[in-house]
Amino acid sequence: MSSNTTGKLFAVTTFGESHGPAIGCVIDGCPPGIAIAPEDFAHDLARRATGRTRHTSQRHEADAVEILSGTYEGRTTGTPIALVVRNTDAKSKDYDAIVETFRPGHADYTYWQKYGIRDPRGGGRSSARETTMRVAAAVIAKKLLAARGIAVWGHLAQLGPLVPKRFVREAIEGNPFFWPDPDMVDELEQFMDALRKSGDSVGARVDVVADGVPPGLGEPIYGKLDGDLAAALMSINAVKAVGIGDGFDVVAQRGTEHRDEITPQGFLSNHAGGILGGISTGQAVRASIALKPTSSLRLPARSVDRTGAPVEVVTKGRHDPCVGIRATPIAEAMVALVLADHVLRHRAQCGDVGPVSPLIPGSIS
Ligand code: EPS
Repeated sequence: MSSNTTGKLFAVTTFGESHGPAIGCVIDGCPPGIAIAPEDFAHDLARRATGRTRHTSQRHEADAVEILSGTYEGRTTGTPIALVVRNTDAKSKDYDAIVETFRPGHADYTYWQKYGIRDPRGGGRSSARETTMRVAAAVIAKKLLAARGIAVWGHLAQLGPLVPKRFVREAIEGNPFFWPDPDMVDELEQFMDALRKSGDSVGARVDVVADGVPPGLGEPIYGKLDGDLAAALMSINAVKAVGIGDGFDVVAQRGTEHRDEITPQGFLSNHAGGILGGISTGQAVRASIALKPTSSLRLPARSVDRTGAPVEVVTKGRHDPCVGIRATPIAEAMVALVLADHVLRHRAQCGDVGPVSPLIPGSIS
């Protein structure tokens, strides 16, 4: 299977470059009968999009999804679903100055080393623009999951040095950062304004939770649910670490603290992140990602050109001072795609998980 495809049974292939005519995806293996309309994509695509607040890239794209195939009278037919989003606000001139050079921290150098040719406009295929189609595909995956009582949601858990002091779930969608502490939003705005003025960038952490995941999803050994989640989350641009459950915090824990004790009433804790032995326990699945600071900076840095000669690189254009701000819907999307794939894989081997909507024919509950 090509590396542009994720998933075995709910298989999503994305295509397109940031400054090409369009980006798109093909979803193969989606069950029939799921209601889907072009406007269903708008909410999640707007949550991910650039240009919606001053804290993200000022590229303004409508991100309107066209459904080219795979539906009839507003429902999936079981045939490949092709989705396309036109690129309408690419400013390729911004990239003229770096055609011959490799921006530090970017894929420019490795793409050139591997292929000997690259599309420098907007980072081409390596651009975060590609994540638009992951979020679009996951809108359908989220519907498949919702029919089975599974809901995926996320939030920013750290922005540079800032961590939430309290957690209010209802606050997350009420600010441009997906931040769970409503008292800190002003502080975040000021932090980001100062950062943008300085020309520098910061990293971030995003946490994702899947509620309602039944026990049994995931397969030994190379199809572990946490293994597939880690690969999917690591495939997001700028991600440098993935944690499941307590993640890197397990290093300092004792076994007596970490093991989640089980009683007739259920588990007493969830350090494992809802996965044991690669198979879901029935608790909430918890994952987190660490995103590096954006590498596209107007502050000069040393690099080399294609001939190996030293150059000074300055990145012009419209860049995110913190890519993590837009990463919450992307991380949710990857978790949803993996869970949808594993629901179908579990259904193929062991039977469906419930409750199942009658909208999805052929299902066993
Ligand atoms: C990106 C650089 C910028 C961002 C882009 C991701 O591209 P451009 O210079 O063309 O504006 O705007 O993000 C998107 C276009 C998007 O939809 O997410 C990068 O280097 O990854």
